[in-house]
Amino acid sequence: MNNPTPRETILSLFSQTPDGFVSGEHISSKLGISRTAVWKHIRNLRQAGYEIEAIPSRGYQLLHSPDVLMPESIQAGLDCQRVASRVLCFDETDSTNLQACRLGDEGGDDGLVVIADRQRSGKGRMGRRWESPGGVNLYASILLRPPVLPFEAPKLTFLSAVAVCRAITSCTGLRPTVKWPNDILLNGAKVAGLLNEMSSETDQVHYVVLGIGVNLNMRADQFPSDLRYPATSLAIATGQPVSRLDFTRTLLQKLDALYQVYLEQGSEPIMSAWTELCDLTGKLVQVDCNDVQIEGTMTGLAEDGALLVRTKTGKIESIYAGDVRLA
Ligand code: BT5
Repeated sequence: MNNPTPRETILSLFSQTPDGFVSGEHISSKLGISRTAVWKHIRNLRQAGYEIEAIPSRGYQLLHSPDVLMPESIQAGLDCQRVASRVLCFDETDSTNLQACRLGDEGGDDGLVVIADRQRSGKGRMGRRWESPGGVNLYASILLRPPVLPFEAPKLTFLSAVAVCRAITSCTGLRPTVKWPNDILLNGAKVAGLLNEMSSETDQVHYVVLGIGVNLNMRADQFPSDLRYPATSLAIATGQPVSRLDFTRTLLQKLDALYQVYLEQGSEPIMSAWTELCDLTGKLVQVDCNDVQIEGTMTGLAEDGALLVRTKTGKIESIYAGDVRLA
């Protein structure tokens, strides 16, 4: 992990105190800087939207953090083993997946997280676009270097899906469902989409990028009218704004815990957790696979992550790419 910046250190000191107070003296000795330099850092934090009170003889108290996604506030006190080893936050980028892939090509570390406030060219699957307005949602890409063979890596989509569902339940109490291969739904409307990309050669994965877009505070008027499926956000579903910072931190912790399970026990527990979140099993579905449409009963997932559909003739089809809907 990189050395923390003074700002990161100060924010993490705030998160470690039971009463929320940190003395100027403590900060100055931790950072090895003068009290005047401490005061300048506090002033910069205030300018960045942090509400910090100075109480004589007690020190500084952090009363409120702005809901902006910054590495130091995301990482402060985060209990992760691999994910979020480094966090980069951009005000704007083309696509966090493109950024993470570039960094992956340049040797970026396992666990690196790229976040953007807005994306100019947010990517969906098959060249589709992901609507990415600023200030409201989460757009994140996680670079992982799992020691697995290339055919195993696509299953990591199930890992991100389960992590996103768990983070949604933990932050809102809502119970989302998953739709193969990469959608998270609330009452049938899409609240999050996942786009995993990989760089590999025949027998080696260089890296995997888990791209995660979650509609947190997006308003109904911010969705384009020509979406393929109904869409929603957590704020629309609950009627309450969601803290982007809390959600991001919760998601990274869930991802980290599941990645640990994946590395220790393989994909089976992750795929079982995904199957429990899927309410289409046993239902009649229609799958659009480019020009071909397959209709039948969804029977579950194959070991390799393919969708299994039993058609009218009784044949089980394994589907590797496509869009599923209720028939
Ligand atoms: C996805 O594709 O659902 C994958 C979305 C992945 C987005 C994340 S954001 C962070 C990272 N960086 C990126 O550049 N991408 C990833 P797909 O299943 O193809 O769904 C795309 C379709 O969903 C579009 O064609 C629209 O119809 C619809 N859509 C677009 N934006 C949406 C939004 N914000 N919420 C709900 N639906 C949306």
